[in-house]
Amino acid sequence: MDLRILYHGNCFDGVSSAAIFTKFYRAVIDAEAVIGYTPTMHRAGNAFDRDQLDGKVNAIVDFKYCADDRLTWWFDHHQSAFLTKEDEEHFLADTSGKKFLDANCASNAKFLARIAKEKFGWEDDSLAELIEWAHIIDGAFYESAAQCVELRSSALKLMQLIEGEKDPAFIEKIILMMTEMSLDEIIEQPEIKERLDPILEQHWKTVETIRERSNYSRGVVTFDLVGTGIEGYNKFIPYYFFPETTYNVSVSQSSFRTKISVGSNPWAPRPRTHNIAEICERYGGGGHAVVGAISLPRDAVEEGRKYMAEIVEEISFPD
Ligand SMILES: [Mn+2]
Repeated sequence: MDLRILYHGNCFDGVSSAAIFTKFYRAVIDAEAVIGYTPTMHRAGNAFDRDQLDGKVNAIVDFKYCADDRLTWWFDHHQSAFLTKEDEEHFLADTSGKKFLDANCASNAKFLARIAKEKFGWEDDSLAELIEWAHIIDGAFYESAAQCVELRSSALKLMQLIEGEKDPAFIEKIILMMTEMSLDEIIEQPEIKERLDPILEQHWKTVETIRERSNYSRGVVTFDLVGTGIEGYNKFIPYYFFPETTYNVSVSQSSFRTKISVGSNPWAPRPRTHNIAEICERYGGGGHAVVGAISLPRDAVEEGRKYMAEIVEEISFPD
């Protein structure tokens, strides 16, 4: 393996970054390189199985740094790019000119393309659409809740497939398609359509279930998904049905946990007045000011419902 690319798995920005780096590498470094792809996922403790750095050259895109001399290229834009202080020092001491971080860029795809142009004089206009969509999706720069919930572009349909696909070999096909085709062409490929159609059908069922179960009161939408089999959902669905809401709070149950999700509407007529990360941290969860979550043991549904009610009481607006 001439080049191993480790990319943020099940993430449109990560997959796009792998495609962009592939084209960059073939154009600038080695046109004939044999390239392998490995998805990486967030998990507790060390993010990497270091045996994954098995190429003659190894690159990580859209994921944490790995303080290992086998790592050649690195591009990331996450706030939490380093697991430890030592990892950060390892990066700061690097003089290769092949490792890059910009925590202010909303997408790794746009950042990688910018570095390729500024530092290596390489640009590929055929990637402009892909970069633009990776930036919209990773930065959540949607025009409206409807744009995202109704999946009003080929990019958003493909996002739905990438986020749920469990087979890395299939994601690799998508990466290679991204180096050769437009997004409209990709979603028309028979093997993509075959997988996408049931995913889109499930998406519409989830949208309907959330609509049926939602209640709105005093600036907060609440819904309970326990027993529905729904583990994940497009987080803009509540704002699609309740544009007047400021917050949404839900409880759901998956194979391994009960989860309380708390979010805020980017288009809310009444601005958010609470820091959601701080609220979730009090219950052992976390997140950002605008969105957060709490994970409980799978069987702790009643506890989850109780916490949910407390949080709703705290963030609701006065009558
Ligand atoms: Mn990203």
